[in-house]
Amino acid sequence: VPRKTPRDIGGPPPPSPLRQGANTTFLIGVAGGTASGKTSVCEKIMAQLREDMKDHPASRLLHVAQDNFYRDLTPEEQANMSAFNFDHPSAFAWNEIVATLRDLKAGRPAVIPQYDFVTSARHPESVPVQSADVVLFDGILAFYSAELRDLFDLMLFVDVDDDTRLARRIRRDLVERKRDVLHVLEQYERTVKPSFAQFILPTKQFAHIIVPRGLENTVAIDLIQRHIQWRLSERFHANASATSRS
Ligand code: UZR
Repeated sequence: VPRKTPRDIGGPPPPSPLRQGANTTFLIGVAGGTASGKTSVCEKIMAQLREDMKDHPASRLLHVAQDNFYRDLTPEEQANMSAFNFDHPSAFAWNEIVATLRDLKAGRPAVIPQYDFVTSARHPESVPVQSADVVLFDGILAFYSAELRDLFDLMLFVDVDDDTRLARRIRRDLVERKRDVLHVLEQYERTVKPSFAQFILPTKQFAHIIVPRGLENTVAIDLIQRHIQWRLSERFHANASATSRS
């Protein structure tokens, strides 16, 4: 079962009035610990933006998850999968992530790999996507790479208490990822928690906005959506006046 299929909202690719200038994609990075609600925050922002973009029906939104970019395990890693640390930066295909986000940011199409959390392996097929006016990229290590950080126009860190995240993680892994509770707890203690402290939490400092309590924080989400809206309308007006001058 492919989990996070890129969520592509909107009709056929450009011609959106926002995309007339070069390099107009507004790229948002969303980081935070496991089960902090990064995906839900992205979906909420997208739903609110879609509502607001009614005046610009050709505007497009795209959500891409870092989870899709887990690399394939080597045969040795596969043989000893229970020892593998999926929360370590080395678990991801970084070159592919950077190339994909560079393409999307430049308005070029890209290809999103599909990853199966039940088997911890990639699917043979990938999904082609068009770039969009707003692209959201979420993942535990979204701010880990300096190359990626340089691409983001806006960086959000979803900050939720560890115990709340663990409770959600247990529920999600049992239901969606077909694990058993002892396995989830063992993995949490052995890799998820230490890697959060070592690799994820230190990237909070790069955020423009820290969102306490995640999805619950409707005021923060509202402010973020208004900011994006404002940045988009700035671009729209800049493009419109450039077009009328030419
Ligand atoms: P989010 N993960 C798996 O459980 N299995 C895999 O095959 C690949 C990843 C977990 C990973 C991490 N860790 O904590 C989490 N472990 O997915 C990140 N163990 O996903 O951001 O959606 O919580």
